[in-house]
Amino acid sequence: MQTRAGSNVVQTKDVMKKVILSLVIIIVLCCVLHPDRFALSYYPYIKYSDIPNELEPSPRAIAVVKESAKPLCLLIPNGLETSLHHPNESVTEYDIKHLARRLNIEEGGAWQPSECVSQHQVAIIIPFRNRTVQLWIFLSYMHPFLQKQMLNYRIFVIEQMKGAFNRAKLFNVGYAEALKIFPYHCFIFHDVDLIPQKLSNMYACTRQPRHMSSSVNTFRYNLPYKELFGGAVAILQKQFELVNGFSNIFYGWGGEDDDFHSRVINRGMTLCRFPPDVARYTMLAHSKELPSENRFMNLKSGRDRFATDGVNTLQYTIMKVVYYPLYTWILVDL
Ligand code: NGS
Repeated sequence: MQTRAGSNVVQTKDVMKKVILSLVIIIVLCCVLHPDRFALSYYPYIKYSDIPNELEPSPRAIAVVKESAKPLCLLIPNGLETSLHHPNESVTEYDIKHLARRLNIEEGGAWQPSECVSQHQVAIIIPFRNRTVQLWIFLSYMHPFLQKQMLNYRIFVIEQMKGAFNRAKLFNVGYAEALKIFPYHCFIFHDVDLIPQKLSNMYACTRQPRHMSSSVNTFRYNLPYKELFGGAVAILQKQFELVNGFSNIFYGWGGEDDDFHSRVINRGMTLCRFPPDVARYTMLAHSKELPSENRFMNLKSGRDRFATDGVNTLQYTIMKVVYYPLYTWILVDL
């Protein structure tokens, strides 16, 4: 028979278990509902002094320079240590019109240094819908920024004509269309609302796929979770091809970036990041989107579709292509 003292001990243990379980549930819920308040302040990153060793230049640029009268540009130009100011949020159509001429930007938003051959040939792909003012702010800030980094680049804005937004498929379209224009060796997949705060955050590719926006003001410059691969990422063309690009089936908000992360890991790569002080971003204000109901289901079955759902099965209809002064605009029906 159990003594009274014995049953008290059992009861106390049960209460303790319940308290601990409730605490765990509360912590997990807080992390899920408020990732900005419960985020990682430390995660592995490339040391500042190692950044030059980790950048991967374009072999094509190195071949071109042999037949050119121009020298190669530095892998990282001097004088990029300065921080930048907050973007000008009152950009007008007039400013936009004059910027292209002032900065010698080619039609379609392309540029390369005139005095040397850039080692970075970069396509910047922006998925877009209904955010015209943010696009103006982004373009007027980014062109001078990219020019200071001495890149050979073009900005592509891929706009979805109708239906639920499919960020990942728009990225795939941008990739396919960019390669028709130039054999870019590096791709940057970038949201329009993210503005980099440090010039030392090179818009070039590293040996491993890089999560660029790891230190965003809305997350108090912390990382919500270590697998996060959304916002802005840089990946070599050959690596993007190897992972079969993004999945095409993520309609609505959420999950497509997590699926892309799984693709990269599945192919034996590891993602890298620049130091938090370099990878600093300001997010332009916008209302939060409603998460898609299918995202977890699509994520779960993702692994079975890596080889059969991606750039190799991509189908879309181009409705319009316009070479605007500051960007190449592609309107697409998915
Ligand atoms: C995760 C989403 C990701 C998203 C990340 C950060 O929960 O797609 O939050 O979003 N994954 C799923 O929903 C499965 S953020 O707070 O930046 O809007 O990128």
